[in-house]
Amino acid sequence: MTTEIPQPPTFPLMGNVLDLSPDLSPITCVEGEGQIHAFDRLALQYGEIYKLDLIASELINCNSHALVAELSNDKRFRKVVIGALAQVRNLVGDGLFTAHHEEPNWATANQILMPAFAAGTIQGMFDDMSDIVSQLLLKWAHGGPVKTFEPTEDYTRLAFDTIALCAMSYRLNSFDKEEIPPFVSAMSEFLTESGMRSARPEFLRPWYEESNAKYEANIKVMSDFARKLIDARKLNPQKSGNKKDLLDLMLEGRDSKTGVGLSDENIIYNLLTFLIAGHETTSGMLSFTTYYLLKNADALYRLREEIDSVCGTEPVSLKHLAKMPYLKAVMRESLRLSPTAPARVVTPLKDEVIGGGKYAVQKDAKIVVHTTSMQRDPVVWGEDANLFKPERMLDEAFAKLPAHAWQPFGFGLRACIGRPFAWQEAGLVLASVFQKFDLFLAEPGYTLETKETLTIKPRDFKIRAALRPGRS
Ligand code: MNH
Repeated sequence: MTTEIPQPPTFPLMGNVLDLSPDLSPITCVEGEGQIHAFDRLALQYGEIYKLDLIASELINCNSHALVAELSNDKRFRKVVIGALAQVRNLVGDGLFTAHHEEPNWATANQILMPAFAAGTIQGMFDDMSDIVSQLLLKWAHGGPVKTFEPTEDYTRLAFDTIALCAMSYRLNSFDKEEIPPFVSAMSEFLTESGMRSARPEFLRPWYEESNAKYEANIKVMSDFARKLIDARKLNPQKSGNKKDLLDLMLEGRDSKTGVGLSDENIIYNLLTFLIAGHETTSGMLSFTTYYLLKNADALYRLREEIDSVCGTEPVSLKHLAKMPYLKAVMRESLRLSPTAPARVVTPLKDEVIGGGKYAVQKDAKIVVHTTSMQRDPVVWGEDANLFKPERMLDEAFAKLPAHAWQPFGFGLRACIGRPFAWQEAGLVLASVFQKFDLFLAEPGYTLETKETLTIKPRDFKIRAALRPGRS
């Protein structure tokens, strides 16, 4: 016997739309908070599963590890692109991240790009990554111990500059100026608006004339930028020297089975995809990790000991990173509590029953995996699930976790292709920052609040950075 999936009370004509609309709801949402807060609240209220009627579609929301483990099966469920991600297609079409399951360009791009994102290839990008990290370190050192920084802003500069340099040998030089470069602000406005558009009922869209015009203008800024880059590279293929970057690989690559290459249009989509996927999530992850370390003195102390004994005062290298198990555990634990891409959506290939025979879900139903709630499931993590405890992520303990308990990079066929890239970059940044600086909360009483674009980041998180004795 299956049971009905719980649902919050609905309103006439609007169903549950108001439960999720940050700019419409007088009821559940505070303006500017974003949808994720609403989902977190609903999870606390309704538990492992509930559904929402959003007029045009119904969303089934899953929060427990048991349900997510069952949904993590490419034979029974596959990714669907809806909501904010469907809006992001307005910029990046059938690029890797936003391609629908059956779109042929996904398989071609996946074939061509998998080797480019293999750990060995990513190691070849280490020097370029270090180049950008040194710009961050210099900025904080020059600020001196009294200047206040928003790490989220500087980590965004860093992640954006890093992916632009590694993917297409382009220097955005975000650290040169106080203002955010126009391309970067176009991107962040576009992502925020994509989220807002998906939260509004579609019939209201024409009313948002100004936002729509800005949205289209931002899309044009970014597409033109990518097109210029490709044209320039075709005119001057040697520009990136002997080392091939991701753009070279996409221009030259052929699918080994079909011999097919990527169209210019699809290369633009994928370049912009890397810029989106490659900066938001990594910047958020670095920010959350910095926050958790500043709030957990014991963990920071232990990490510091590891950095000092492995790296001393030498510049952080690949060899060092391979010898820092506690750093790895810190990064894992931060991504457990605050996975920066907090949701993914799947659909059953046929009518299914999930939850040990409890809940019927129909073919084509939209099922949301809420990674944050799932990764705090007390059944897996115990009563202290909400606490930051890197010890539970050291290799030996990590290997004993139930399958799918930790899933910040998604699952299966459509899991994150950039994981080795993000991991190497984040390790390098965190080791370098805590090797050099004592960081302090600018407002000692600050506790974590978040903001949401496509991904989540800390809000109003400010620090000061003092060089440690003997460091320069
Ligand atoms: Mn990434 C897919 C999280 C860094 C490029 N990424 C995903 C998914 C998650 C995710 C979750 C699956 C989404 C879904 O099922 O709808 N990604 C992260 C996190 C970080 C991250 C938490 C950093 C921390 N990602 C990166 C970086 C890049 C990148 C860096 C590129 C340079 N990610 C992608 C691409 C996909 C993806 C491309 C889509 C893969 C596919 O569907 O084929």
